[in-house]
Amino acid sequence: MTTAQQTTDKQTIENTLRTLCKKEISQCTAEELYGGLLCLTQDMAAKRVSTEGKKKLYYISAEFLIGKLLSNNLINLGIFDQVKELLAQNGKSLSEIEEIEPEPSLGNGGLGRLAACFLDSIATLGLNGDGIGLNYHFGLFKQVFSNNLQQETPNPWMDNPSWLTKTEVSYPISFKNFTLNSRLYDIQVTGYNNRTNKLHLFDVESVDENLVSGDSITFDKENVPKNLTLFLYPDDSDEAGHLLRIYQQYFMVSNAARLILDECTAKGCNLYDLPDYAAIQINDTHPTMVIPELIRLLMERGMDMDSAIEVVSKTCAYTNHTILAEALEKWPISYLKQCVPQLVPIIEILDDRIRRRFENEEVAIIDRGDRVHMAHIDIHYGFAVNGVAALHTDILKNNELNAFYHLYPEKFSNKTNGITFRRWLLHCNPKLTALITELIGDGYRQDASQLEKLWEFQDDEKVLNRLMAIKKENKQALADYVQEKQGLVLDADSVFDIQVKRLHEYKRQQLNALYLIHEYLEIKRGKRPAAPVTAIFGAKAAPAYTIAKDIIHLILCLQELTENDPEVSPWLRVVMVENYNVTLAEKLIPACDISEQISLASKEASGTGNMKFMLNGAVTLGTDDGANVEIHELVGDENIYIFGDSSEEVIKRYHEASYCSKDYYEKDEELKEAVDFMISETMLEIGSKEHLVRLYNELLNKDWFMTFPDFKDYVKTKNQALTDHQDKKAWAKKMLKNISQAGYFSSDRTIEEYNRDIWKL
Ligand code: 26V
Repeated sequence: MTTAQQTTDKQTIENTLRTLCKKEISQCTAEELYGGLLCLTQDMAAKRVSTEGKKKLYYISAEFLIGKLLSNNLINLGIFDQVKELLAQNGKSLSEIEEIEPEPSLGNGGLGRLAACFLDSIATLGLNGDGIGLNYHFGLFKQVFSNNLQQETPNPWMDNPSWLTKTEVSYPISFKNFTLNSRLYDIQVTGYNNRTNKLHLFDVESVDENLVSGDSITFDKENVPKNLTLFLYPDDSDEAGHLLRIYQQYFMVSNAARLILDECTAKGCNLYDLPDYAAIQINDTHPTMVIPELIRLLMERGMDMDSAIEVVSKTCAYTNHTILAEALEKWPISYLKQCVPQLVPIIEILDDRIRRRFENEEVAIIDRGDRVHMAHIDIHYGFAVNGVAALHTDILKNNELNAFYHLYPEKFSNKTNGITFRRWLLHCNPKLTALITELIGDGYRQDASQLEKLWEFQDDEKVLNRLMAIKKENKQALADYVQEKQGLVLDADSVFDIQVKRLHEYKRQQLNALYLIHEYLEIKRGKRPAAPVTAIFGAKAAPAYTIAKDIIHLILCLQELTENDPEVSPWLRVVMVENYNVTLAEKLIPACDISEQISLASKEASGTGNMKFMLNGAVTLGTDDGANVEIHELVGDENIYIFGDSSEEVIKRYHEASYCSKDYYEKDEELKEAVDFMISETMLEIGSKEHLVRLYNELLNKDWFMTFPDFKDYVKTKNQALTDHQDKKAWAKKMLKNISQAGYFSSDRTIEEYNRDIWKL
C-alpha cells in the first residue's frame, strides 16, 4: 500500500488528526481542527513532491491570488469527502472550519487569480513548474464601507498556523544605497490527483510590520528595508510609491534569477544551456527586470554579453494582459538610476542594439523622454509574446504592438485564459458537480471537453428542473450569507444579476448603475420590470483612484435608496458586498442568473470571471469583448445577450478622437434623466455632493470609456434577458448550453497550449 492510499482511508485520517490535535475530534475547537487538517494536508502534499524533469517552468508574477487553501488541497489530495464525513460524524462542520482560514490577498484581480489557476493546472498536468513572487504581509487592503464610502484597512493573513514554510534559501540583494537579505518561504501547490509543485514567495528579513499601525494602510514609504514586502502595489499616486514598486520588482526578480541559476546549475546546467533547463514566463511587465538582471548575473559568472543576451532571450517569454496605456509600465530612467543603477548600463546597451537595428522610434526601449518601456524589453529580448484571448491578441498584432508584430511575427501567439474547475466548480458548487457527475460520469474532471455530453439532456425536463432547483438553493445560501454579514435581506426568487470585478471605469460599473437608476425611475412611474431583480456588485477600487471610489459611492447610495423605498424594493434591489475577494466569489458565482461582462469593447483583455459564471450556469450579458467573444461563438446567439458597439467601432472612435458624451446626453431623453438623477435632491439627501457631482461631471464632460453610446442597447438587451428569464424551461436550457460549452475555458487546456507552444517541458 502506498502512503497516499494509507492516508486516504477515513480511519487513518481520523487517527492522524487525533494525534495531531492531541484530542478526540469531537472535543476539538474549529481552530484546533483547522490546525490539524493543515498539518495533515501539508504532510500528504509533501509526499507527492516530485523532482522529476530536467527542464522547469518558472512563472514569475507580482501577484498570486491563491484564495483559501484548505478545501482546495483536500480536493486535490482526494480526501475532501472523507474529511467532511469524518467531521460530520463528530458533530463538526467543514464549512465552519473553512471560516477560520484567513484569505491571503496577494493579488488585485484577474491577473493574480490567473496565476493561481495556472499553478493548479501545471501541478494537475504533472508538469515541472513553480511560481515565484513576493510574500506581502498585508497583501491588498481589506475594504470596509462607512458612510457609503470605501475605506481601506490592512489584511494580515500570515497568522499561525500558516501554509508558508520557511526555507534555508536567502540571498543578499543590493540596491544603490543598501543591501537587503531575502528569505524564501514556500507554499505547496497540490495538483488534482497529481504532483506537488511550489509557490516560492520571497520576503525581506528586515521587514517590520510595526510600520503599519491600527486600521490604516499608511506607512513610511521611504523606509524600504522595513516596508518592502508589507503591501501589494502600494499607492502609486506619488513618486515614493513608484520607487517602492521598483524596489519590490527588482527584489522579486533578482531573487528569482539567483534561485533559477542555482537550481539549474545544481542539475548540471553549464549556463550556456540554460534554455534547456528553464523557461521563464514573465506575467505582465512587473517581472521584466529579470531580463537585464539575468544578463548581469551571467556576466558576473564569466559569460560575455553577447552570449548572455542570447541565452536570456531564449529563456524568457512574456504575457501581455492589457492594452490600457495607463497600465503599461514606463519607468523614468532616473528612477532606475536611483534604485537599481547596476541595471542601467545593461538596459542602455539593450536599447542601443535595438536603435542600431531598427529606425522606428516606436520600438525603442528608452524613449526620447528617457522613459524605459518595460514591455519593449520583453518583446525584443524574449522568445515569445502572447495575448490572453483571441480578440486581445488580434488587437495586439494589428494595433497596439503592430510595429513589433512586423518585426517578429513568429513570436506572437494567443493563449486564451482559463480557470481551474477544481476550485470554480468542484469546490464552489458541490450540488452542480454532483448533478453533472450523475449525468455524465467524472471523466470531465480530467478532460473538461466532456462537459459537452450534458447537451444530450437539453430536452430532459427533469434535468432542467434540477438545474433550476440547484440554482435556487445556491441563491438562498448567498442570501443567508449576505443577511448574516451585512444585514441585508435578499429575495432568492428574484433574478440575481451580478457584476463582480475590480472597480475600473473601463469595466463600466457606472453603466450598470445608470441602468439601475433608469429602472428605479420607471418603477416610480408605475412601470415594473419583467421580474424582480437583485443587482449585486462586488468591487475594490485602488485607494488613489478617485472616480472609481465615486462610482462605489453611487452604488452604495443606490443600495440605500432601493432598500428603503417600499414601492421599489419588491422589484429592484441594489446590493454591494463588502470586501469582494476569492472567498466571496466562490459564494456569489454559483448563485448568479445573469453575469454582467459589460466592459467597453476592446478594453477587457480577456476576463476570467465571465468563464466562472458560465461554468456555473449563469447566462452572460456582455459586450463583444475579451473572452466574451469566444463564449459567444461557443454558445451561439440564443444563449448569450450581446449589446453595444464593436471593438472596431470603439477603436475607430478613439482614433478619430470623435467622441463627445454630451451629444448622446442631449439626444437621449432617458439617458439624460438617469444621469441627472445622480445629482438630484433624492440622491443628495443620501449621498455626498462632492462625490456625486464629480462623477456627474466626469460622465457629462468626458466619459472616456463611452458608457453613453451603449446605454440604450444595454437597457433594451438587459430587459430582454429579464423577460426571457420568465420562461423557466427555456432559461434552464440556456444554462445547460453554457455549462456544456465551458470545457474550453479549463486552465488545463490553456496550460497544455503554453507547454506545447512555449515552454516545451
Ligand atoms: C492595471 C492598472 C494599473 C494602473 C491604473 C490602471 C490599471 C488598469 C488595468 C490594470 C490591469 C493590469 C493587468 C491586468 O490585471 N490585466 C487583466 O488580466 C486578466 C488575466 O489575463 C484578464 O482576464 C483581464 O481582462 C485583464 O484586465
